[in-house]
Amino acid sequence: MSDVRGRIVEFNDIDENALEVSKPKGAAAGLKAVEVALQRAVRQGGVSRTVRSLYRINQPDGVDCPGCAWPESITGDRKKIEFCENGAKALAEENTTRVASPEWWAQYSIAELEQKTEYWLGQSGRITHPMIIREGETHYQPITWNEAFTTIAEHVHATTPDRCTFYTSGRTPNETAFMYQLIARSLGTNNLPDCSNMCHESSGSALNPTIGIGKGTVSLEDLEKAELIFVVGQNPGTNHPRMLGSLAECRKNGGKVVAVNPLPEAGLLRFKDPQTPKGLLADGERTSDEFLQIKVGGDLALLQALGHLLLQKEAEAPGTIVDREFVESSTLGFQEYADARAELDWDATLEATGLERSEIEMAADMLANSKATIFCWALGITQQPHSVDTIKEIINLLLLQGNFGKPGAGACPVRGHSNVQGDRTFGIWEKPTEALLERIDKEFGITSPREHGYDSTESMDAMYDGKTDVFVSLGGNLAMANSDTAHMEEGLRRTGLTVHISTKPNRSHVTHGKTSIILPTLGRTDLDDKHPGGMQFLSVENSMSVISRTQGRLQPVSDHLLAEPVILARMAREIFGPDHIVDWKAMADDYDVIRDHCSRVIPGTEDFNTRVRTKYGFVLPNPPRDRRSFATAAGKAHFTVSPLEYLTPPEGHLVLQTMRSHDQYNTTFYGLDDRYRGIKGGRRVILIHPEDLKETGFADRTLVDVISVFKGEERRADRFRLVAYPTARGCVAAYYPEANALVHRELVARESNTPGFKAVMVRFEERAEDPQGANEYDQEESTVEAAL
Ligand SMILES: Nc1nc2c(c(=O)[nH]1)N[C@H]1C(S)=C(S)[C@@H](COP(=O)(O)OP(=O)(O)OC[C@H]3O[C@@H](n4cnc5c(=O)[nH]c(N)nc54)[C@H](O)[C@@H]3O)O[C@H]1N2
Ligand SMILES: Nc1nc2c(c(=O)[nH]1)N[C@H]1C(S)=C(S)[C@@H](COP(=O)(O)OP(=O)(O)OC[C@H]3O[C@@H](n4cnc5c(=O)[nH]c(N)nc54)[C@H](O)[C@@H]3O)O[C@H]1N2
Ligand SMILES: [Mo]
Repeated sequence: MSDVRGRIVEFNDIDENALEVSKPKGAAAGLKAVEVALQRAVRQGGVSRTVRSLYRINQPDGVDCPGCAWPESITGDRKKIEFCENGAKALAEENTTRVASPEWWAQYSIAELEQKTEYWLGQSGRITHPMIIREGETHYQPITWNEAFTTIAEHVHATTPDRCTFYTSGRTPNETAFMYQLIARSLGTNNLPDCSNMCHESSGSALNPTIGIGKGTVSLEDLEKAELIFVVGQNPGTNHPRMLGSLAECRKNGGKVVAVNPLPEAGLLRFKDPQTPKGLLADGERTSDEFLQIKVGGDLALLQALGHLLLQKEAEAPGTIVDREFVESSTLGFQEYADARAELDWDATLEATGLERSEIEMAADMLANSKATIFCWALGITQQPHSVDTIKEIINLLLLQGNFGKPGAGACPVRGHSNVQGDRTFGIWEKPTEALLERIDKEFGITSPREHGYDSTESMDAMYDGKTDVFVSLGGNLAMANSDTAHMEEGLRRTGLTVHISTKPNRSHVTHGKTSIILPTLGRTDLDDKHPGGMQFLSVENSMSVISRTQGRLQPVSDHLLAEPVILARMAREIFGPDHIVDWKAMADDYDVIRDHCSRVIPGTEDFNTRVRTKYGFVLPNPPRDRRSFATAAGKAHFTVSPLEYLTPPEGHLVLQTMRSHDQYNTTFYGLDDRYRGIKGGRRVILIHPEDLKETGFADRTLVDVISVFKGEERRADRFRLVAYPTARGCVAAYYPEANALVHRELVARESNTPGFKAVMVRFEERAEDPQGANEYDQEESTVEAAL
């Protein structure tokens, strides 16, 4: 049997404009979703791999879906099918039998790969061998694992720890994350940026000081028991499809749902549950009772107005709104908050939100009438300059009505990557607490550095400024994920050695360091059994603090792949030598050894190995949820006061938000359609309100260049099509990562330093029609289909 079980698939570039626009959909999921999911899965991996992998998603002895961090129930029996269309697509991407083997890499020089789109790169398939490219070379070439590790160690030895950076993407399982942070700290650096810095960092920055934990405080069951759920700045129909089931369940139980979004996202309107026969046929159920079409960046104003109105109602009928007992016993700062919200500037509020006063009053009435409210939020809230203040304002509203530690109530930041929350729990943090470092040092006998390290934005600058010699990326694709693409790519190129532990080719491999090494790894679905003790499993933590097993069983496409813990252990042994105080090999041989270490270092994971082997795993302690207790320095939750802030574009500019299509997983693309939004066969589009379009003077579908402005600097992204779309006035939308070039690296959220991916000021310049078609992505879908 060959050591590679896959095939190279060739692509051609055909220049032809394939963009099609139709009416946005009014409902998410349904039969079409099932069909699309199965089609994509079979196309990538064949029927048998598809069936074997899909039915094991999110089952007790199965694979945690790499699609998102939405939880599964831990009570009762699970449904036979615990996945969604996009989860199936995520698995299909990984299960593919297409390969980027050494022959594939030999076909394309870096100069050629630079011309390829991200979609094309990802669709090439799984990387099968360790590869290297050295300064002056044009192609990646195979290298042995031994040589790869020796080369990495040489580079690390030739520099100082502060010039090494270790990036993590949030798919990394707990055990792997724990080993990885231990490598960085054993070496002597806290340069541990992760995708969370670009994602929900603002949530942690707001929650830690106010409620004493950087995580959400609800369980899945709470959503079904809530009287009212706010879904703010989130597109669950695409990014957390199984959440729609919970919203529908809440409404069935008499609860109400309010969606707050500049876009009328299909999943926020109606939902056809593909897991019930009725859902497949009917028009579907409503997912929300009210939809507030807010302006981008207007949420802080809305939340402050809601606080004002609630306090007004309390003044009119004392004791009806504010949970006095809770506020007095468990919180600080209520009076200051109440004083600050006593007055409201309605003009500013309406300008900031773009809403009618009556809409805001209606939402306040709904809040007033609810005894159990949950606020869910995601990136529409976390990627603004004033994100941290906005989330603190959510907490104010929850505290006011005592919505902590009771059924159906609480804060629910909906995480992205399937284990981004676990990575932080298990030590991936550039700003570790002293308590964590003390425990690590005690367990391993090392001395962790105390100086804080780089986050994702700072690491980009450090690379650009020539302050980084070694950059290791545990999954992910920072070249595309970070802001300011040109700056980021140049930073990578200036770095002495870039190391990518990856499953598939991506831009970060192409815009690489002077020397670059790709280490191909097993994915979640792959069988991991080459250990003295046989098959191993890993674990993840979902968005609601449940830790559970994940175990792949598919035959890997190549015999040359190594599991991530094995890669890390061998890298560490090469860097630190065989006599190092940490027994890396023992960890790689038997993952129980890693978990035993964790159980002594990470609070809440005591007896890890036993508890993780129970049917559904275990829940980490969550003081606000479990005991209405708040582990801040004062031992109480804090109300906070923030000034009103919203986005005011300069004359002639609009606010751009960057978001995901229905056919992508962050920087990887499953296809070029955004089905629910009616966009097909193209990604370089700008969704714009028809009235705003009129004001720009351009016709629908005009080809334009987009220019962003920030701090007097301009950035440009070429060749987008304007598409009239029912977005909020003054707010346009484009897809990430095509629009990342427009995001100035200093445009960040205060406190969390998360890029302001949803707060970019832009204008447009018409561009002559390109005889060869509008854009690079217009033709590829048909090409990919044709290749099969
Ligand atoms: N299929 C799929 N699933 C995914 C991902 C994926 O790429 N594909 N990515 C995963 C990851 S890492 C993450 S972090 C999550 C992301 O999940 P989401 O946060 O849902 O991701 P985005 O696509 O960025 O969508 C942001 C939503 O916020 C809205 N929005 C933008 N600006 C504002 C604003 O100022 N106010 C309000 N109220 N709303 C606003 C947008 O219209 C959009 O509906 O999804 C995870 N799941
Ligand atoms: N403009 C804009 N930019 C954004 C965002 C936005 O909303 N707008 N969102 C931000 C957010 S929320 C996030 S989370 C980041 C995402 O940033 P990242 O996490 O860095 O990016 P991904 O696209 O998820 O990473 C994809 C790569 O991971 C590798 N990979 C996949 N599976 C595995 C595996 O099992 N093991 C290993 N080792 N590698 C694997 C593959 O090689 C693939 O190419 O992007 C951020 N960037
Ligand atoms: Mo994310």
